[in-house]
Amino acid sequence: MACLEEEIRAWLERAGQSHLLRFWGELDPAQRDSLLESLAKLDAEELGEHCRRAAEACAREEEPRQERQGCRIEPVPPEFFGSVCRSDPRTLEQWEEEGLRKISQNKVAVLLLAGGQGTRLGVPYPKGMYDVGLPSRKTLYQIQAERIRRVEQLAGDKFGTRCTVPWYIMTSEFTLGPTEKFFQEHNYFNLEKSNIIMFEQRMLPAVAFDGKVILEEKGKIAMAPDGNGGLYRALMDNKILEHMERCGVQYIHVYCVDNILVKMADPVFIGFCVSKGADCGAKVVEKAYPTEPVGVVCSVDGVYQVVEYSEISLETAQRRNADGRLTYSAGNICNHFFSLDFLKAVTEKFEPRLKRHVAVKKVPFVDQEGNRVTPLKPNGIKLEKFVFDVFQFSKKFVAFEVPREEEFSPLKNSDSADKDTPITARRSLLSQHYRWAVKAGARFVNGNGQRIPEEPSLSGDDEPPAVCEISPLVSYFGEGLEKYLKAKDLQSPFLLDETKAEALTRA
Ligand code: UD2
Repeated sequence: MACLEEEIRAWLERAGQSHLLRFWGELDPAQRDSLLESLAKLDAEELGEHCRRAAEACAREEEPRQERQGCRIEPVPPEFFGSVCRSDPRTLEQWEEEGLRKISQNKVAVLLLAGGQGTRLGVPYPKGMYDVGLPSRKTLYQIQAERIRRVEQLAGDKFGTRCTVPWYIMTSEFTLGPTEKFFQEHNYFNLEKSNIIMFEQRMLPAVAFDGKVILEEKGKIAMAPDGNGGLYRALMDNKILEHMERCGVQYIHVYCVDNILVKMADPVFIGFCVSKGADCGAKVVEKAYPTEPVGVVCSVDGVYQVVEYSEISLETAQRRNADGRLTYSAGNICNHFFSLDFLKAVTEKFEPRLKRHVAVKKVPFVDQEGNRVTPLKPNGIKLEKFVFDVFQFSKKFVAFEVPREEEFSPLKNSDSADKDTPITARRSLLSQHYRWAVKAGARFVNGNGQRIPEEPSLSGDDEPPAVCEISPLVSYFGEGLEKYLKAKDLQSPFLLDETKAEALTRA
């Protein structure tokens, strides 16, 4: 250990980071070992480069935003833009069939980005373990797992195969342990354990404005995951693309953990992207209001990309067309399509070119005297890569617009906020299931058997008049419900799970 200590001391000095051992004399042996262990994981040269970039990026950040992006932005042209609402039912069916075909041939995988810290939601465990208070008390992970099972079944039934959609889950140091434990405790939600592949993304130190790494405690460096674009390094580190190749996977649906309406391996989206010969695609919804915290899919200087909500100027975000619609309305919902070949090209060639985005954050630290300080103002820089920054390398990029009330309701904040909370997520899902049930011919009654008046045009923001939750194991996207629900009087709250579905078929 003494030897390692000397070695680390020497390179920290060279990198101008000796302050990280300032409290060495006060640490007990376990704390010393743990600090040395985390320092040993850092590469001296990379660290120096990282700190230099952070300080530089921070200086650039002070320039007005408009100068960097401004008028070079253009919307995605119609020929690269598909839309559920503007396509006829026959075309949608064809895309869906194509997607299901690829799934039935074991060519589709889903990949969950679950390495984030979920700071805005403020729970000490991974977001996927969150229960938004549905009647079934299912967590986000369980809902996603069940949608995978159902879409496998739909594809298998349609094409007479038995098929698998492997579930790759990118975690970080914060989320790997608890996520693994949660899956074990829930018996992998009845999925085959070997088809759930968890892997870890890298962490990077948080840096102060002067380019010095921040000490969070006397013996601990402040570290954060390297952003959801850390995916590409993590794919390489963990040989995930090789695994996909061995399994015959050709198309990957990448998504973020917190959207309660996410359509896992969405056959329509997959089918659309495959039919267009795309190597890369993004699902979007029409932005609800100019400052909505979603990135905008657009082209900047002729190159497709997402301009993140934190990086677009207000003026650009507010621009409107003659018809009153926002000019930059293609809101990114962090649902992406990639071909395996594209991911290979990214990891082999382009990854080092990914931009490092600056996030200026409040990072707790220990001061010179060793007192722990929770800063009131931002004091540190985290550098993050973004998953969508690879769009620029695509040979054929497409965007696909889906209806918000059917596909996007993210859980970002705690219930004290008014948007993207457990309440809004629960409401979006329950109104969707209410709409499905009504469309399938169900009628709702209250505890006294009185009919609850119908609201067929309910939006995702409205509280449904009756509570109805449908298990993804029974229906993936509202399909096949007539045989259980047509002309049935259902008492609210109503939970349609597999057992209930069977009973209703017999009734
Ligand atoms: C993301 C999108 C934004 C918009 C919004 C919609 C990015 C960079 N931004 O913003 O454009 O679409 O979602 O909901 O995609 N994650 C990791 N590792 C990390 C950081 C995050 O895996 O180091 C995961 C995180 O667990 C989550 C996803 O990436 O599943 C999105 O992260 P977020 O919630 O921080 O992103 P947000 O809402 O700022």
